[in-house]
Amino acid sequence: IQLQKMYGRITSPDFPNVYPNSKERTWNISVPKGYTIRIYFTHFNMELSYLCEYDYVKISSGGKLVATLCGRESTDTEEAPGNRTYHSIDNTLTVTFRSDYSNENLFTGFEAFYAAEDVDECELLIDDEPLCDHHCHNYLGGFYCSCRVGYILHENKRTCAGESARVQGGLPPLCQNRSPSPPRDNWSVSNPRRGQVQSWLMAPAGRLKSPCRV
Ligand SMILES: [Ca+2]
Ligand SMILES: [Ca+2]
Repeated sequence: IQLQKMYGRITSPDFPNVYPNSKERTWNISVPKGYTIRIYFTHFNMELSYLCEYDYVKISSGGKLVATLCGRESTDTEEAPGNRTYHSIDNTLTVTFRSDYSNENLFTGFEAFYAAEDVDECELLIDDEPLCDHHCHNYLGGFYCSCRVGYILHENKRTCAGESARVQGGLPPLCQNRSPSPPRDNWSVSNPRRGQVQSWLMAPAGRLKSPCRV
């Protein structure tokens, strides 16, 4: 099931009634770039099994597993959502419901609500540097940079150069030769939102790949 609205509700099959056996259902939620998705559960009652191997609700995003949920309350080895809110890594979120061939009791499944949430790019750091050289302005769905008086914004839309650099014909050679730093594998693990910014930076035809400081 494809969902592209900015908010919505999803439930297990036949909710609020008992969910059927041997069912699998997947919701692919996507919102515009510049947003992430948060989701929380207002009802959760799934069959409990060791490591949720029988029935489960899985949440994944950006190619990573965010949570595997089952039962009614969290235990040492299984997680139930409780009042927790889960966040996507990029602008997509996949929820998978699965039930196995049997239930020992009757379980009513889940009800969840999701909503798009603006990414505040001005609070993010890339390689410990803010995205904008001088001033950063966040807005819903994006952000933009501006420069202090006497500086102009480089065409990468992020760095600021003094007027003199432009008059003398572009940026210093040091800057032009600088290669972009390689993306780190553990990036989106340490900060879930970084993954999205990384894809944003890499996306537009490599134009923003080399943020060069003057
Ligand atoms: Ca079951
Ligand atoms: Ca924003």
